[in-house]
Amino acid sequence: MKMEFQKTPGWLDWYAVPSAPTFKVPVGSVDAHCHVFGPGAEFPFAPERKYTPCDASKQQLYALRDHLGFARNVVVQATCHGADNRAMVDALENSAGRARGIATVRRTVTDQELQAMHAAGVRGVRFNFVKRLVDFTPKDELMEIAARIAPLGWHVVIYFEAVDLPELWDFFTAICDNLATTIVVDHMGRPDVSKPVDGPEFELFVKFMRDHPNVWSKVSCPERLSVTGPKALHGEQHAYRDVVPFARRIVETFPDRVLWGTDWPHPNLKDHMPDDGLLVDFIPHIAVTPELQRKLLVDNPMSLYWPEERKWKEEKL
Ligand code: 0GY
Repeated sequence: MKMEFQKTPGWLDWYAVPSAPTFKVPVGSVDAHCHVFGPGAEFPFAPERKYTPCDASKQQLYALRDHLGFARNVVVQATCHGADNRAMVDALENSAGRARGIATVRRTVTDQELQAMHAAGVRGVRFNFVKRLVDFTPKDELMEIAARIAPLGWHVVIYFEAVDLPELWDFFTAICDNLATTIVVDHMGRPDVSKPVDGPEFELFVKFMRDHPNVWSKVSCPERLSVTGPKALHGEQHAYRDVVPFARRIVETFPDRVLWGTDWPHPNLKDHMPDDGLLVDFIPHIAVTPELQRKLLVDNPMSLYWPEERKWKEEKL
């Protein structure tokens, strides 16, 4: 029997008619943070989920990829699917090699399951420290899983909010010092952009990256972080302008360790649903030169997710 799901009350569906971006992304660009949701009838949402989304299928994701001018995707397991990675893996298997994945696994995962996910294109595991989304992974479980995925060449993705970084500092520092793998932070550790870009809260995140050369950051989700919102005011003002100093600082300080993604289909937004075309038009405000844009959208994600493909490097020479 197919399962019927009721969306979380007030759920905002993804925007079906995104504009064509004015900014043309470089050839071979990667949308390095996006999700699929179900469809619920085919890939049921997890019983332990904290929200029930609208469906967002692989076909719809890949149509958006083409519309925005991207070549590849990194599909990140969303918490509404728990540790059931089937929808994400199915998306990878139907991408003609143009998608990699980030899984959520428990310590009960078998080596065969890890191998099968690797064959499908999974290249990392995500641990979520955002309290409204999941119950925390115990720290010993994280270290155990991280040790098991390292031989596969996978990396670790962590998602947390800026207010929680001081409390998580010792643990994250221990992870970064003990793991040879790359650690990717989602959405710049979710800074409060109403605070100063050079204030103590964001400085701590910059220090985290500076102290640990294996830490990367996604400079994604202006729509989640912005207080000024999507409206362009006048003249030179543009959407999500209050996020620019934060993302630009990370891009310019760590140009070889940044990634960008749409975050489509944008789970849990309460205020507005972004036009993904506008999100792409935000990129040149945070990566202001063609070189920075190429690193952010092509070189960095290719080296992390498709390191075996040398062609993209050769094309550059
Ligand atoms: C994001 C952000 C969120 C949700 C998830 O896996 C998820 O459910 O990551 C959020 O609610 O902030 O990156 O998709």
